[in-house]
Amino acid sequence: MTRPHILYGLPHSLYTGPARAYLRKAGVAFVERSAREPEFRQQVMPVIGRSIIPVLVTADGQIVQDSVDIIDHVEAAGTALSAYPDSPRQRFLAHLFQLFGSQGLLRAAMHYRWSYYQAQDAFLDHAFGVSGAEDDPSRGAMRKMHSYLPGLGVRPDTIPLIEQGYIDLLAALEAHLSVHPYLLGGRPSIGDYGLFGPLFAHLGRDPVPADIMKRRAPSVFRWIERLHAPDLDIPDMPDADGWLAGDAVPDTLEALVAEMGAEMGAELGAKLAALEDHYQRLAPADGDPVSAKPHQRTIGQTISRYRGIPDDVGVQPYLLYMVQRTEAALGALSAEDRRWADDLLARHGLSAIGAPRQALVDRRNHIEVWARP
Ligand SMILES: N[C@@H](CCC(=O)N[C@@H](CS)C(=O)NCC(=O)O)C(=O)O
Repeated sequence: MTRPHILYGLPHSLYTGPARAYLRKAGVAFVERSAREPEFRQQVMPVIGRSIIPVLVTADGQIVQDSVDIIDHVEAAGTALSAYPDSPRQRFLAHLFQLFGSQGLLRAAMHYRWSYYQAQDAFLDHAFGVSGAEDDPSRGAMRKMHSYLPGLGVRPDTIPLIEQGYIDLLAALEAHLSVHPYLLGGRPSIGDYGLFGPLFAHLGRDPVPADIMKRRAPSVFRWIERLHAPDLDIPDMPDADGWLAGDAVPDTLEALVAEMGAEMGAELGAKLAALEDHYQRLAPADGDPVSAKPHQRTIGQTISRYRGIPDDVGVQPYLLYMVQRTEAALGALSAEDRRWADDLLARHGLSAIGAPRQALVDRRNHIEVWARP
C-alpha cells in the first residue's frame, strides 16, 4: 500500500485552505497534521528554515512549502482534475484571481480576524489553541498575527473602506456564483483556490465576517462548502459541466476584476515600483535571499493609495513571484487575446501587471530569492 502524503496546516490558516481543497478535489491520498505536532518543529522546520504553513511532505519524502507550489507539484505529477483551464483567456483570468486571493485580500481577511477580536474571542482562542492562562504561548502567536495589521494598511481611516470593499466583493461574487458553481464554470481553477484562502479561512469562518457573508451572499458561502468538498459538489447546479464553453468570460467575471482593481490596483503599482527600485539599488546576484532571515517577508514600506486615500503598506517580494506567474500567462496569449487582457487590466487600474521591469523573484529551497534572467 502506498503511504499518503502529509499536509501540515491548521483549520483556520488562510494558505492551508487552498492546498487542502485542491488535494481533496484532485483525489490525492493525504492526511492533514497539525503544524503544532512535534514532528513539524523537529523534522520539517529545519528543512524549510522558518515556521510557515502549509507544507506538504510527499509519500516519497519530498517537502514542498507554499500553497501555490503544492498545487503545482501535484499538477506536475498529473491529475484528473487539473486546476489550469485549457483555453487562454480563462487561464489568464485564473492566474489573475489567484493573485487577487493570495495577495489582494489579506488586508480584509486580517482586519476582520483581528480588529474584531473582542466580538469573536472564544472562536479565535479555540482556533489558536489557547488554554485560558494569560501566559499561554499561543497568545504570543496571536499577538504576532495581530501585529501585522499596520503593515497591511489596516488603520482607523482605512477600516470603513475595507468593510465597504468586502460588501462590494461579496455582491460581485454573489452575482456570478448564483449562476455558476465555480469561477470558470463547472470545475474549480487556481483562481477559485486562490480566492478560497481568505474567503474560507477568515471571511467565511470567523464569526463576524462569516455572518455578513451568509446574510448577504449565500451563493458565496455555498461555493466555499463546494470547494472544500472532495467531489465537485454541484447538486444545486447539476447542468454545469467543465470549463465555460468557447473560452467565454461572462460580464460577472469582469465585475470581479473591477473589485480586484479597486481593492489592490493602486497598492500593486506602488509595491511593484518599490520592488523594482530596491532590486536596482541592491543589484543582487542570482539566488540571493530576498531578506536576511527567511521569516522576514517584508523589505520595507511604501507610500501608496487605498480606495482614494493615502496608504502606507509593507512590501513583500513574494508578491512579485505571484505577479510573474500571472504575467507568464499574459505573455502566452495570442496578439488578439493579449489586447483583450491588456484592455481589461487597463479598465480596472491593473496595468502594472505586464509593465516592463527588471526585478525577478524565484523560490528556491523553500524561500524567495532574487533571480537574474
Ligand atoms: N506564500 C505562503 C504564505 C504562507 C503563510 O503566510 N502562512 C501563514 C499561515 S496562513 C503562516 O504560516 N504564518 C506564520 C507567520 O507569519 O509567522 C504560501 O502560500 O504558502
